[in-house]
Amino acid sequence: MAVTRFGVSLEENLLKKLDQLVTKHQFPNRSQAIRFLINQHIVEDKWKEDQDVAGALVLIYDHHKRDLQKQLTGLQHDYHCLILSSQHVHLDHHNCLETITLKGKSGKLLKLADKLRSIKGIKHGNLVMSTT
Ligand code: NI
Repeated sequence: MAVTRFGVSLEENLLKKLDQLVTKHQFPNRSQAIRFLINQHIVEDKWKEDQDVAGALVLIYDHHKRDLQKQLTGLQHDYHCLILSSQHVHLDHHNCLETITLKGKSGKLLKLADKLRSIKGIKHGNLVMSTT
């Protein structure tokens, strides 16, 4: 892809903050940091504006909890149109980690993530919001 160079005017303290970001997050240079920040903002807007997005929901739960797995599977069947895949990992004797990959309108995905996360017995749930 063609790259265009352009000048950016920044107050000195803001430039200092940009350089701190570059160092802290190990960006190779300022351009890469700015690229990341622009894309981050675009993705956030898409999630706010009910656009087509993709993401992953990570759930931690104890598989001994009564009815939990039944509910979890039932919900995933109800919303199969929004779910691309799910992966189940047995973390230890009690705990499972499930990664559910989602794609669709952000409003629907946020609602589904809330439903899945609020199943009784889910210990932790985190939604990674990305884009298609
Ligand atoms: Ni398991």
